[in-house]
Amino acid sequence: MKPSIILYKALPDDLLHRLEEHVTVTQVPNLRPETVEQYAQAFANAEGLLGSSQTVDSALLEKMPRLRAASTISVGYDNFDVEALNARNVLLMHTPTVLTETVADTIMALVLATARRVVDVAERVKAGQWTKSIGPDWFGTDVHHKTLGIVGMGRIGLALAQRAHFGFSMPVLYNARRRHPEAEERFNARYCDLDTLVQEADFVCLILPLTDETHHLFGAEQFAHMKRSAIFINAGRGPVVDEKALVTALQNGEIQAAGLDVFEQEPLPVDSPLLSMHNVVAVPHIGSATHETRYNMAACAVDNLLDALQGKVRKNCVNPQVAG
Ligand code: 8YV
Repeated sequence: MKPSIILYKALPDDLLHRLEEHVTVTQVPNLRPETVEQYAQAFANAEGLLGSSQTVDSALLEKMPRLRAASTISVGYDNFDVEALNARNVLLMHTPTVLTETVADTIMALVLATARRVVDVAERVKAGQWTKSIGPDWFGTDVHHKTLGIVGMGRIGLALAQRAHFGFSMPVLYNARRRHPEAEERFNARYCDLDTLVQEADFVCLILPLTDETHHLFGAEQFAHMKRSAIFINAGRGPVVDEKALVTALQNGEIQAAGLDVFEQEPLPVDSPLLSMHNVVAVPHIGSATHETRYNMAACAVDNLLDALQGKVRKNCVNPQVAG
């Protein structure tokens, strides 16, 4: 008999068919308690779980006593209780490689949009305010040859460093848990402590996962140490930044602008003070959101789940020790 799985995110038809060749799929709209109650039998039978952007905690795992593998359509897995998964010998699979270049493109887009004020001036044009040749109050600042600081030198950091170094002749600083020889050799990236990075960089780009260590890593102190001309970019996870402190820093002119793909609360509440600031480019967590990459992530997550259920895990596993 085929194993049963719960699917909590829509898949393209061809991927759903690929999945259904090997497993029996119950599609649910979300993982909220009322949904779990409604589909109680399917959750009780499920050996696999596939989806993204929902909380998977020990209360949910209790409803899935037969679960052997969870596969997230994302690289980040902060919404999973990994300890609880480990305690139940449940494999956790993710999609760490397929989205790297796309997210690096998104970050570069935020760098360019904030520095050159693309959104701000485009809105003025739409509002009919482009009535004569523009003056300095419409100007932006240069990106090329400015110093880019990368906090979190993983795959995406490396792809960003490549773009900055070769595409924009930018000196690259970085801070990470460990040195990254490839970034240093290929892109001339200079390792430095966090304080040096925030003081010297013209663009401070955060690409960190959310963990106990990174929660509110950036707050009032870091913003106060940045150049007043600095531009802050967050494309990792919202809660890595104390958003209130960011708002204050922007309001006080401690930094020049911010480009944000992630927020403490998503979707960003419509009354967020960030939304009324002309020097903030806020986008709705689009890091990996291209047709090609979202398809590739979903395909990778399907393969990951099938591999895990078939005992063939070779890559993309967060907790391979569980396989024994
Ligand atoms: C997705 C992401 O937005 O992969 C991640 O960790 O943050 C994004 O690529 C998200 O998880 C939805 O699939």
